[in-house]
Amino acid sequence: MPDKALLVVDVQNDFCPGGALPVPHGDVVVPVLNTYIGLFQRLGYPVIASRDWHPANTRHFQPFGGGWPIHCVQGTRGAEFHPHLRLPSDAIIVSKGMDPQQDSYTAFDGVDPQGRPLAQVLRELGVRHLFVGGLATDYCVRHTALDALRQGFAVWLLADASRGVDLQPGDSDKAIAEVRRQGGKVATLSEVLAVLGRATALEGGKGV
Ligand code: VGL
Ligand code: ZN
Repeated sequence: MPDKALLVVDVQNDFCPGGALPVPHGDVVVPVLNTYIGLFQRLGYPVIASRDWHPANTRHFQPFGGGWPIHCVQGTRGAEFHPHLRLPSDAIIVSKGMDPQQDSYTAFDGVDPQGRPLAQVLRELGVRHLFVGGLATDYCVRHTALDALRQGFAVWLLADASRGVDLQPGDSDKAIAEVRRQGGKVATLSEVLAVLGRATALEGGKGV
């Protein structure tokens, strides 16, 4: 059973330059994530993509008492994944933020198309090591990584595949430090290649 999975967090148009709630340079993560996606696919590891998937009226949005401009409304172009993100056809899409009363930053609030919560999806796949990258480092990536650690997964935060909002300067660095403090690893492609290469060699697999 594959014990590792890639989780691509919220790489949607509204979080990229030109979108409603752009992460500065958010789109630079796209080619990096495409490399990770190709790697995980080749190794037979599942690729999961979360998306912020809000109703038009939610307390998450400024006009309704929340903190954010309107973004990632279900069915809109802004809620679509970035057009250059190459998700495999069998990627598992996890949607979150549908509850109009809640912010839902964490992908662990999300459910797959069958309504299964992310934690259940991961358990059923046999995943124990979760590699997390995407947008935004200081919100959804942070909450997702910390939740994964709390739920007992080994977490690798993909620093080269994540970017933050940094409403307060340094927020993303703080988030990364927090994930590390809670037992997560922070890595870039070369380190992940080394880890996965070792793992596949041990499993007698195809190698990276
Ligand atoms: C997010 C702000 C508002 C995120 C979602 O996915 O990081 N950030 N909604
Ligand atoms: Zn949101």
